[in-house]
Amino acid sequence: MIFARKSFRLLLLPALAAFAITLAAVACGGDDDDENGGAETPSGNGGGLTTYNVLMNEKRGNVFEIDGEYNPTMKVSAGQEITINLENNGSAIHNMRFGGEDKKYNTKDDAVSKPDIVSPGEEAVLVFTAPSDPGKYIYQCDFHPTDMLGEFEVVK
Ligand SMILES: [Cu+2]
Repeated sequence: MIFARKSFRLLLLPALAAFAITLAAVACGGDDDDENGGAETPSGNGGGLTTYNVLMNEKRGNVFEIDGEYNPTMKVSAGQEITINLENNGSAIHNMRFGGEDKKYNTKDDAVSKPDIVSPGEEAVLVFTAPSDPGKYIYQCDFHPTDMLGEFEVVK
């Protein structure tokens, strides 16, 4: 029996070696294909969008909501006109304010939803031009600034 196992191993080793060489060849071939590595991002803008549909309600205190995600970080494309469609499906008044390039509220580069007071059952729209510098920028609801706040992530 021992003898039989030995001969089996003798057959197996060359097979393993051949397999290893094949793997190495495949790996080397793969390196060439990786040269255009970013090919998985089709538009090349890092997933930035120009339009979002956002709900405003009281599902977890006062929140902005996209598909069950609260106070979402919204990726937007640098330098593009961004449209945030807002719907108040809650029972309090809300709005949305973008802090602008200076990342401060109530300065002249802010953008505020129209109308700037959105009653229950009403819709509004926030339009602004995304900063050209990639990074994180802030938004809030002026009526619930400690609960309803989040970020726009500007990507190239
Ligand atoms: Cu609010």
